Order: sequence, then structure tokens, then C-alpha cells
Amino acid sequence: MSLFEDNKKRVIDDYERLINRKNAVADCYNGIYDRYVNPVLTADHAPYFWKYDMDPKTNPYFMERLGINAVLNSGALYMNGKYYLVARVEGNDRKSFFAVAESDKPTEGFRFHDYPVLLPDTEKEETNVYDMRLTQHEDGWIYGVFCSESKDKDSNDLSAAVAQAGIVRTKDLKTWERLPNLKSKSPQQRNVVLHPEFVDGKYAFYTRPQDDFIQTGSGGGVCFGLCEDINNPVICTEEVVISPRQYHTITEVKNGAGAVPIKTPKGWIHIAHGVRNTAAGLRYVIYVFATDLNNPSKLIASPSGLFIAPHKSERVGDVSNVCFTNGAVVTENNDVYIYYASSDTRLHVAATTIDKLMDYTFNTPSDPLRSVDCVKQRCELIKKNLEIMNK
Ligand code: BGC
Ligand code: BMA
Repeated sequence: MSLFEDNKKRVIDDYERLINRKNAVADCYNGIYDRYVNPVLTADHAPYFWKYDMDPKTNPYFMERLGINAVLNSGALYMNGKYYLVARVEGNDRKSFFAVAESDKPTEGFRFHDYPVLLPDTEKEETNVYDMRLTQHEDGWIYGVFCSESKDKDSNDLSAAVAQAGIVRTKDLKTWERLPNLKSKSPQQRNVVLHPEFVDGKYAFYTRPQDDFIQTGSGGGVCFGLCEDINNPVICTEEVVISPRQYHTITEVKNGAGAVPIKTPKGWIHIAHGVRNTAAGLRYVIYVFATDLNNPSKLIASPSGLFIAPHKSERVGDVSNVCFTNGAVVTENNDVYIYYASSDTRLHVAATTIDKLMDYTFNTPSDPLRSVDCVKQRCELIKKNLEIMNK
């Protein structure tokens, strides 16, 4: 065989082996969810024909021409018995795009469709797109809300950027119609999520106002606002904070909505992210809160601290010490699969159930916000346990 054929075979065999690899529950236990041993999507899951020129005449060494650097933050959907992920795929050129991967199983076997998502090019200043949330809305459309990032032309700083919420919709995850970017009072919007139901007859968005691309400034946390017309999307109500940033908690520096909220008998369960600053940079963890079934802007439960943090090898990657989610699915059996990326590099899954998620959300004590009270809280648990254990 020629060098070209040898290398091609090697690449295709490795790819098929990876896609067909079985997954298994990892041995770390917390009773809340099960992590899985292997990531569900990585850069290596990108099809070889996205990267290599398959023509021996123009690519005699079978060399990568357009490499893929990372596959991460994915929107997720469960539809007609199949699991769909709309991943953030990042090329070696640092630009991200969206691509749909599907599988019959929630924890393995994800294969990308032949082509990435072709977003209508309606925002001429847009440089990068990422982190799509997929909402199956009761109006019959599947919406994708994502970050549309452009250079901040008013600043001399080359890294200054403007983040806006881009909106697309589809019925089949193949053809995407683009709507105008969401307008709100805030100059910066990232991590915007569309609520799946109408609220007071209007579209409802979870927003995250910030004064600056990176710095939150006056932004108080995850907010909620209504929109009359999705074809001309403007937040027409005051953006009210529903999950605040708080001093000396996991949300001190910023937070943002993650997966589309999950409807449960006890309330909407939100799986979001919180960020704190450290000497080693920002640390992103995933946390949970719940809002009222009839009023999704009313916080009703706030389990203390983090829900998922980067664990073992998840800690290291392009942006280390990051756990981020923008997608979860619920099956007809009330199984819940939370897709989370680690360190902006690869995508994992954590499996739980609606019952466990409700138990976690509504029976985990909330953060008393001071060490002395946290010790008191823990001592109550210890005392109760020692009494049981010593009986
Ligand atoms: C990156 C995102 C990041 C954001 C804020 C963007 O340019 O692509 O991954 O979340 O900056 O740091
Ligand atoms: C954010 C997100 C993600 C990313 C995270 C950590 O602002 O929007 O794209 O995972 O930063 O870099």
C-alpha cells in the first residue's frame, strides 16, 4: 500500500473504533448522578473528511489540512428516540461552528452529520459563534440560541468584543432559519436560553446582562425577561435577576443559564454555571436552582454550592478548570442526561433521573454564606448521623 493509503486506513480505522467505542459508568460515586468513563464527543469525533484532503494527487502524505482543535459545549435534544447534540466545534483557527451529532444511545455512538450547520450569514460583523441552547418550544419550532461574537470597534483593545444572543430555528436540525439577534437593554448578552413554554402568552428568555465582554459590572446574575414577537426579538420587560451572583460563592464573578430548564412536578430545574476567580484563572462549575412552575422567574430552591466540578482529567484542557453545560435531555422514562464539557476541550455525559434531580434540588440545604454557619449546618448532619450509627 502507498503511504497515502496506509495513513488513510489508519485514520479511518481509528475513527470507526472511536465512534463504536462502548461507554461505562465511572467509579466515582455521589448518589446524585453517574459520570461516564469516556467523553461522548471529542475533537477526534470530527469526521476525517472534515480534516483531510482525501485526494492522493493533492495530498500525497495524507495530511490534515483543516484540523479540529476541540469539540465542546453542546445543546442537546431527545427526539423520536434519538439523541442529538449540537456541539461547538472549534477549528485549529479558533473559530467555532455548530455541528449536529446523533446517536441511538445517550452515552455513546455519537456520529456527526456529514456537514456542519450552515448558519445564514445575516450578521456581517459576527466573527465567532458558540454555545447553542436548543429549545423545543411549544410553538412547534426548535430554537437554537447561541453567542454571536463580534469585535468591539469602539475599543482600541484588540481583544475587546461584543457578545449578543443569536437565534435560529429549525424543524429538522437540517435547515436553519435565522432570526435577528435578541435586543435587550444590556450591551452584552451571552448564555441566553429560551424557555420552552409561553409565559403570559409571550416568549420568555433567561438572559445574562453584563456591562463588558468579560467583566459583569452591574450585571447581577441570571435574569428573566419576556419578548412579544420572536421574529423581532426584543426583551420588553425589565430583566429581573432570578439567580444572583453572590460574594464568596461559586457564582461570585459570574453565572449563566445552561441547559434549557427541565419541567418537573415540583418546579423548573435549571442547570447553570457559576464562575469564581482564582490565582489560576477563572474556575467554572455547574450548579442547580429551581423556579416556580407557574412563575419561572421566581426562585424556589437553591441547593448549596456546586453540582458538577471538573474531576480528575477533566481539569486539564485548553481552558483548564472549566465545567460548562448548555444541554440536557429527559427521556420518556424520566432519565436525565446532562451533557457537560470539560476545560473547553471535550464533551461528557452525566446520567441521573428526574426523581434524583428533584431530591437533590429540593432537599439539599442552601448555602448559609458564612463559614461559621456552614460548620453549624454540617454539624447538624454529623450529629444526626452519629446518633443513627451509634444506635
Ligand atoms: C470564547 C469563549 C469564552 C468567551 C469569554 C470567547 O471569545 O470563544 O469560549 O467563553 O470568549 O471568555
Ligand atoms: C464562557 C462560555 C464558554 C466557555 C467558558 C470557559 O464564557 O461562554 O464558551 O466554556 O467561557 O472558557
